[in-house]
Amino acid sequence: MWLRCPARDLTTWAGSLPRLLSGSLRGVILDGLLPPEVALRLVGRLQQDRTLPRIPVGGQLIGESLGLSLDRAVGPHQDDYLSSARTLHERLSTLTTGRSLDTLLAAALSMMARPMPVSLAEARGLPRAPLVFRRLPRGGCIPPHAELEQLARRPYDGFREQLDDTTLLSFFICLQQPASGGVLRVHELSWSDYDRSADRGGHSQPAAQLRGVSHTDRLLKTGSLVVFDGGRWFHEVTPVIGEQERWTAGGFLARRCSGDGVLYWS
Ligand SMILES: O=C(O)CCC(=O)C(=O)O
Repeated sequence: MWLRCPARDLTTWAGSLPRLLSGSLRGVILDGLLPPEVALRLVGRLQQDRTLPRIPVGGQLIGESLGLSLDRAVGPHQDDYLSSARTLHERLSTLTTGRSLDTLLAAALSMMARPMPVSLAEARGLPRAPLVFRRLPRGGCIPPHAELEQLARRPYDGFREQLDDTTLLSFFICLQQPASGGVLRVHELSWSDYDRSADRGGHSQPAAQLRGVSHTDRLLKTGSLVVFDGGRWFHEVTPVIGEQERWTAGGFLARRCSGDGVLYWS
């Protein structure tokens, strides 16, 4: 089950995050968290930005993140995670006039998590990145995956112990929708039903197991925030069609393993 409502209907979505963690809710979409004109102005600034590291999505895939996410802090980027997080924090404070995007996000996540407290995760006493920006131009996509697969990877050494491994929730704010494609597709294949013997190099290969499995497409709007159970459920972003780039800003959430609150990071 998904919950979708205008962001201004606080009473409808406040306190919905514990239901996402328990699995009784699959996703929450808050439309209009960010006014579309604010989101599009932000995209204009990001397109010109030369301060944030640009990290290719990897393999043969088209697209990049602005800011280094924890999962991509491997190979040549292995030691860059915290310095990229610092640059991102500095840049977030200047990207918008008035309330910064991370302040708005923190307020929405806190409201959603009630009565649980939400905190930005830290590493060595320093704040992790709250989000990264993701740019998918024409042909760009994110192939099917489930976020729980991240936990076993090396960048999570020293961090995974803080997290309850029941699920990792995905969140992102849509900053610009493409003219067509770039759809969030959620498959009816769960991480627990997936046969991991297909994995290669620590990455899931669900294509064969997804054959014949149904899916639901979630059509999002510029300015919407989506928080969904991307940890337990395979999902993807379909290829972007047309010249208009798809831009999102997102990261992950999990319950602390101590049970007393929720952490988020990117
Ligand atoms: O559209 C995005 O920014 C990412 C979609 C996704 O795979 C996720 O949020 O887990």
